[in-house]
Amino acid sequence: MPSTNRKVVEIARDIKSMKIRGAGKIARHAAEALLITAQQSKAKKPSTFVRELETSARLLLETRPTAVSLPNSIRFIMFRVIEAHKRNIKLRQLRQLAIKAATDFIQNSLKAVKSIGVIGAKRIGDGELIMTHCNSTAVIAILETAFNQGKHFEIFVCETRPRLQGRITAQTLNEIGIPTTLIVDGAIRHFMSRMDKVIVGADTVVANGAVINKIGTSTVALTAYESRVSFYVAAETYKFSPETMLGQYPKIEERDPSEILSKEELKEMPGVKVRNPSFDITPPHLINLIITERGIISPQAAFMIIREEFGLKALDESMKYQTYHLLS
Ligand code: RI2
Repeated sequence: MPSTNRKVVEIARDIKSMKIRGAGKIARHAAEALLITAQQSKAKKPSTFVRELETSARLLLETRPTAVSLPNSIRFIMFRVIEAHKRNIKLRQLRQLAIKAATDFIQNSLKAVKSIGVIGAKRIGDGELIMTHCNSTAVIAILETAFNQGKHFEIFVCETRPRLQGRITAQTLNEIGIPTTLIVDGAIRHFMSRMDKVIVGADTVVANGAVINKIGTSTVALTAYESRVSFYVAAETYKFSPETMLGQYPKIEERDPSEILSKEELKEMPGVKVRNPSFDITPPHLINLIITERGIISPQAAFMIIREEFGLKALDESMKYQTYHLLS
């Protein structure tokens, strides 16, 4: 088994600890880790080179289980490498191909976020009050684009316990110059009836159009539904999960209780169990639109995006590379 590149180990550690976080960023960093593996490989044979990439891929896949952007980015690169390796191409070409695949993924991903910004900005009206939850690069791209177009609107950001990523969103919006109000998660329903819409990001979009996003998102969606407020999701197509067409759902990550209560606080109430799921599932009937780089779709069209974007061939790929997901 080849040893893992030090920089790759560092990236994997930072994804796990959430120093690197956000479904899109995680995917781009995973691609960067494979890029580094390819660039710094000392392999003398194509088969050793492929094994080195696989070792890095496994390490990255073990970090966080829910955002499908991570396995999708790895699959994008590994599928191309392995198919080329089967054609017996030389080591130098194989390395170039891996570097190109990783670079393409990163560039396409950044382009997708930008396109979502442009498409989504068209749905922002002057004078609107909009709620968002957690911290999503795709949502911020929409808001920043609309703001730069001269639209005036105000954002209510949920704090998003326990990691408080809503505060990162509030800080970013403040730097852009967008009027922003930060609220605690418990105040969501109190303010919802005043909102014109909600826009959130996504970690995974499943085949039936349900969206997996930061814990609390489904509560925001349900509250929006009750108040007849539109609920939009901004998601690049690499957040759509081909596996879900095959019946395999992502695991909902449950993080350490110490993110909620410190070790000392926990010791003071030894009989109390703390649960800390990171994500929840918003069903399609609570979602009005999904904004992708390929356009705006209804959640019911998620199935078509998966078929078109990944194709039946990709479902095959996904079956072939299941081993990556089955790692313990
Ligand atoms: P972008 C984040 O997950 C949040 O749930 C956010 O809504 C989602 O990723 C998408 O973020 P985490 O990594 O890709 O903070 O739009 O657990 O930036």
